[in-house]
Amino acid sequence: PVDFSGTWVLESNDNFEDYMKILNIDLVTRKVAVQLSQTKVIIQDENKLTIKTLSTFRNYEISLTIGEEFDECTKGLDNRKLKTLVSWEGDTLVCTQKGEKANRGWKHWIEGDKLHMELYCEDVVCRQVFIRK
Ligand code: RET
Repeated sequence: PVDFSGTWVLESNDNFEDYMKILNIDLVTRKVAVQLSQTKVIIQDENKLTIKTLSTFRNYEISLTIGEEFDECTKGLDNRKLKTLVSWEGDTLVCTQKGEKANRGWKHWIEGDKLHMELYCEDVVCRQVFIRK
């Protein structure tokens, strides 16, 4: 499978504000977060994955096993409890986050030297592109 390991720096972030809004993230946090540069540090080892979202304001980290559902608490984001499952769909990593919000999840894939992410919740899609550092 594809190896997502590496350090990736945010290049574009479309609709992040609406994504945060649909998650009920408060105005002050949104105003700060939308301006931030984000760095993803991904460590992929066989079917284990650690994804760190780093910024000067706050960090968010998850570790998981691909194909195994786990309890995710989005601490520092919207602080919800989710049942999260990440699996492969071809070369794309697909995540479903079951919880209070419908149609919540994300997709990650690589095109050239760029990491593409779609974060979705209800009818909102945020598209992020990262460039390899
Ligand atoms: C930041 C800054 C503080 C406020 C918010 C943030 C949003 C982080 C998000 C992370 C998503 C991570 C994913 C990881 C899995 O691959 C930048 C930490 C709201 C939305 C999808």
